Amino acid sequence: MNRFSQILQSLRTQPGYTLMRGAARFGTVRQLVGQSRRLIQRRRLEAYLLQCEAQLQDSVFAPLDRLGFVGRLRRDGVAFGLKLPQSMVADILAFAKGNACYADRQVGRGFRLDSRAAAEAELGKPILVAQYFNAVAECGAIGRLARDPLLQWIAGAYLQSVPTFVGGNLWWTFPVQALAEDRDRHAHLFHRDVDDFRFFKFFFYLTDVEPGDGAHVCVLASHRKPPVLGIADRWNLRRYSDDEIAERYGVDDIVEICGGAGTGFAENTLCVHKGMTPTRAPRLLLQLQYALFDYGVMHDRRSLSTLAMLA
Ligand SMILES: O=C(O)CCC(=O)C(=O)O
Ligand SMILES: [Fe+2]
Repeated sequence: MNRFSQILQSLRTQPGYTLMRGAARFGTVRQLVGQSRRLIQRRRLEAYLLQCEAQLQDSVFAPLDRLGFVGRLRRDGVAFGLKLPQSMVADILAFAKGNACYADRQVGRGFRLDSRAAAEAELGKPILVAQYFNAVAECGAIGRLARDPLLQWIAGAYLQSVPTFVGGNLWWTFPVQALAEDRDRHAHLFHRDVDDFRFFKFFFYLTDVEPGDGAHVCVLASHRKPPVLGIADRWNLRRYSDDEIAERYGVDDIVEICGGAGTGFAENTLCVHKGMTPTRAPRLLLQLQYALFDYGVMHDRRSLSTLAMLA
């Protein structure tokens, strides 16, 4: 299908999301919508933040300099310093071991972790990424995190609007000789996300991530310095090669984020970023996304009747 037919098809199936992506790639449009929303929501946001503050003792996170965190997220596009309690890491890992995940995030490609080799044989290719469905609803720990008052406070303060939780996603990245098309489709090449006029994601590692374990890589402050390498990059959203990114940004700004199981950070993924293909151990990652508007495309809900197993 060519690019034009793709756009027509997504206009039919996801009109709001497709129109937003057309407009929100331009910084002035993002600012205009973001500022308008801020003005409209000022009162409601104040009340929302106060309500989160009143519930902070129920957060699973240790106290944190919240304003500093949001300030760093604004300046650098990424902020570090969240840590999940080990009991929650264990709960989410137990969920992952006890349920099927789905190769390439496709509902017909379910398999359990101990049947990965059989699933690969059936698919006839290595599985780079496999995601869980309905994990936000079915894994108590993930549901609790999505409602955590500290995360909600950060979301409101950063977005300058009562935040909308638009979805959680839990997925494995496996150390395989991945097909080039799978590395492209699963965001293992540098890119920027345009998921709303204002949005960001929390990321949590559920496995230890050292170099070689598929770290998330982010280019600091690149949400304010887009990778415009040719004239078309002003509007075109595309993948970038490592060389292009190395030429455009300082080596110190390209950060490979490592950390033990439980490590969490927030990122405005309008920043240039990618997942690395692991060479040693699999990585289990939880991503929670907050935005102004919900286009219904980021959540992990799938009707049970559509889910099917490979192996
Ligand atoms: O797997 C990763 O670390 C990259 C994921 C990604 O691109 C995203 O969540 O927007
Ligand atoms: Fe991304």
